[in-house]
Formats: sequence, C-alpha cells, structure tokens
Amino acid sequence: MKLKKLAIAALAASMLVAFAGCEKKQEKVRIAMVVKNLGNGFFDAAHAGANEAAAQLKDVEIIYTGPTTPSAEGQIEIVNSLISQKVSAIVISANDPDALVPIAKKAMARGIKVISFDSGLSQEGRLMQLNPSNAALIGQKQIQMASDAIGGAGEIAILSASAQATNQNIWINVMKSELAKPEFAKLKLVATVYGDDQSDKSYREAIGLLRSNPGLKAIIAPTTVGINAASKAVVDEHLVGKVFVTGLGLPSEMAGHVKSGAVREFAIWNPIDLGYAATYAAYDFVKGAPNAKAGGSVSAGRMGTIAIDANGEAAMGAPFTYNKENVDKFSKIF
Ligand code: RAM
Repeated sequence: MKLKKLAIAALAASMLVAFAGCEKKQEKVRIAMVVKNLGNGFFDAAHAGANEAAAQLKDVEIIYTGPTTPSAEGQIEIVNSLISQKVSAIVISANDPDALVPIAKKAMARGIKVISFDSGLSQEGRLMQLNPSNAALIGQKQIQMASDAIGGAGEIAILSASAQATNQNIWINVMKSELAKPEFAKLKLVATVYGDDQSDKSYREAIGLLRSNPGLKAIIAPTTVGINAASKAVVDEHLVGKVFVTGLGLPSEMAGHVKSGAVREFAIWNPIDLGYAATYAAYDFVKGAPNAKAGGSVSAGRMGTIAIDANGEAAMGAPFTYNKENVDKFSKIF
C-alpha cells in the first residue's frame, strides 16, 4: 500500500514537472510593433521584417498594431492597452516625440522594454532609438535630388507627413540648413505643407501647392505616402516635365511615377531590414543582453551588430537612390 502511494506521488510529481516544462516552452517574448498608422506600405514592410526576425528567434510573438490615422492620442491608447496585456517590449514609430513620453515611462516602470524606431521618442521615453540612417544624410540627399531634377534653380515646396512627426521634422530642419548653403542659393522654398500620411489629404495638399504656386518646379515629400500622392497630383494637373517630385518613396509604389516622368529620382532605405533590426534590438533588451544600453550595441541577426551611441541612438546604412534604371528590380522587394 505504502509502495502504491509512493508510486502515485512520483507519477504526480513527474506530471507536474512535465506540465511546468510545457508552460515554460509556451512563454513567448511578446514584442508589440506600434506604427504611426495602419495601411501604410512602409510599415507593412517593417512588419514583414519583424516577422522574419521572430521566425529566426523562435520564442518571439509579434503584435502588430497602430491607430488608423497617425496621431499621438491613438498611440497612447494603444500603449495603455499593451501595458495591461503585459507585453515584453514595445517597438514604436512615434507620432510625436514628447506627447508619448509619459505613457512610455509608465510602460518602462512596469518592466516593458520600450524602444523607438523610424520616428523617435525623446530620450527619456525609450531605451533606444533605431534610425534608418543618418539624419543629415537623409536631409541632404533630398535637397540634392531636387536641385538635380530642376537644374539647380527654382521654387520648391515640401509636402510632409504629420506636423509633429519626429523623423520628418528632423529631416526638414536639415533641408533648411542645406538651402542656406551657397550651392543651393538659387533654390527657393516657398511652402511646407502636411498631408498627415493620408493619401487623400496629401493629394489635396499637393494640388493646393501646384495651384497656388504656378512657378513651382519641385515638390520634396519626405514620406512614402506624400511622394506617391504628390506624383499623382502632378500627373493629374498635366504638369509632368514642368514640376518634379522627389523625396522618400517605396519602389513598389513609385515605379509607375518614375515611368510617367513625374519623378526622376527618389531615395529610401530598406524598411524590411529596419523592422527586422528593431525586433532583434528589442529582444536583446528583453533578454537583458549586457551590451544593450547607451554606449553599447545590439545584435541584429543578418544585419550584424548595431552600435548604440551615448544618447541611445543607433543608425543603419545610407539611403539608396532609385531611378528608371533600378526601380523595377526593387519594386519586387518593397
Ligand atoms: C512614411 C512614414 C515613415 C517614414 C517614411 C519615409 O511611410 O512617415 O515614418 O520613415 O514615410
């Protein structure tokens, strides 16, 4: 009888161990990618990169989310609910550098690792900001492309995303400093408008620019949504060859506009790689990797090691330029 009791106890104990093991296996690192807004091809590509990283890391689940329109309020609500869901990390492209800081701090106080990517949060609101490239390079490149498209002289305008977007505002400041240089003295910035990364609003703003500035020669749109909408507007207003659009675009969305002649050149980095690297970075923070800190580095799978500077910022490669020679090839990728 005693033996039988012992055997039952041993069986129960082994079942418990097996159950606990099973539980452990199911515990995944839940990384929430919060984007500026849903329905933007750029973030869809970043999401694909996040999924690729999760498949390689094996114990990661990606929660892809964002508001329908790019507002800080929408993102605050989402972050609040992610705090209740006790996710492991939040990887956010912020619609405002400061408005989201209190909620990001609340998340971090609960042990959630918050990093920003693409459009950054102010330093106190995140552990790391992953920039796609160096901000100076991105800004300079866009002025250079506009200047080249119009022979170095004429009126230009900027069609941006939302007025509070961290990334676009940094690039616009660089563009303005570039315009102060003697080599761009003949370029005149006549207006800066905001399409809020919504196709319809961006299109209307572009039409407005074209109609109220009859001497306009170039529109620079440092947003994939804006550049696509501005190119359509130039075609619809029969201004191909007279007004050139440039900025940051997705080859898959821009190939037709390069062919129509509305766009000669545009630039971008690989959004798949950006989402992939941001996911790996978040994973290192969740796992408490000793180097995952300002002044350290994160390991980003096929992207190698990414250095983090003293302000907690990291940058990936230089933006790449697309034109009629290469746009079709890349349009199959992103
Ligand atoms: C849009 C978004 C994003 C930006 C790209 C270039 O998709 O505004 O934040 O990085 O454009």
